[in-house]
Amino acid sequence: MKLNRRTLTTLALAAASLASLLPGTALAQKKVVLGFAQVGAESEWRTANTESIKSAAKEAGIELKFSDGQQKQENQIKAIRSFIAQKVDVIAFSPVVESGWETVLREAKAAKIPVVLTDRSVNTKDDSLYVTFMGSDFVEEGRKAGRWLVEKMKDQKGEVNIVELQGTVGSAPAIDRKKGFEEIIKADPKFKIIRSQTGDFTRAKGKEVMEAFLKADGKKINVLYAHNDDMAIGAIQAIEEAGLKPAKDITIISIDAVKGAFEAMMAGKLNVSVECSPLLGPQLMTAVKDIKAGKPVPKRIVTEETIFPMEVAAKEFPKRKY
Ligand code: GZL
Repeated sequence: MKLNRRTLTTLALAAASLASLLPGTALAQKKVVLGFAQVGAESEWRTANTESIKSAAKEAGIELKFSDGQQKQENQIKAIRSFIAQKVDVIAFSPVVESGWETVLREAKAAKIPVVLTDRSVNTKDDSLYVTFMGSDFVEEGRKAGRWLVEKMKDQKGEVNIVELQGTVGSAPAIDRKKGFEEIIKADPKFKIIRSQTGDFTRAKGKEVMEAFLKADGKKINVLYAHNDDMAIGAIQAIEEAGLKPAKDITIISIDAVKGAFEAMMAGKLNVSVECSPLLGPQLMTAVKDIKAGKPVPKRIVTEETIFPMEVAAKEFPKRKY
């Protein structure tokens, strides 16, 4: 019996409405389940990133199983194994450090659960272990910071002594932001990084390490390069407690462009912040749905970003979403 298009459409609509009346049955649309293993809650950036993922999952009707790794790799690996045991549809995570993931990623592959990397990437030769990596280009963020400094100091004749607050040791953003910044400043020997130490992306550690820098080299320091705003904000407190004027006695360059950075720039205490968007939630949910629908997903999805000098902070602040 030949069914015309009109009849087919009527039948399809009837099946769909029947399914909605019988939730939980094979007919009802089964919810996609996403397991997400987050780094932790170490910074304003991370809080905004978590919020973006949770709200986007809700918006997309995706069931989210969320785990906070408290900045420990073993916790993230435990969470990923738990998602495998629960047979989630897709696993996503932001790797706290670049190495040590191949074993658990092979377990996910063996369980036929696709994996999405968000925010930070992993060190692996086998890129079949993940479907896509979505996030910023951290090397370019470091270059942007370096280019801003070179321009700012173009008329400076003497040495420019820089202290650097690095992010979490072994993390992609810490490694790459250092790499990009040094790539730019090495063009002029007047730029010297005289001290460099991790502040683990937190305000508290950023303040503590900056206090040590000031005690050792106080008067010699011309510039602070912080791998994120939270460490810069902690360092600003240390600089003020040392009786110096942040952004004047010591030029301060930072990355993320979170609310706290705009507030510091509007208060004249931070010179510039390079944008690193945490708002990856919607892109992640689109990728999850595409993967489940068998659609192709690009191996690398780069977030578009800019840079905010203090002169534009007041104008831009009302438009900021994180
Ligand atoms: C960058 C992200 C970094 C932020 C920090 O994408 O991984 O981790 O720059 C956060 O603020 O802690």
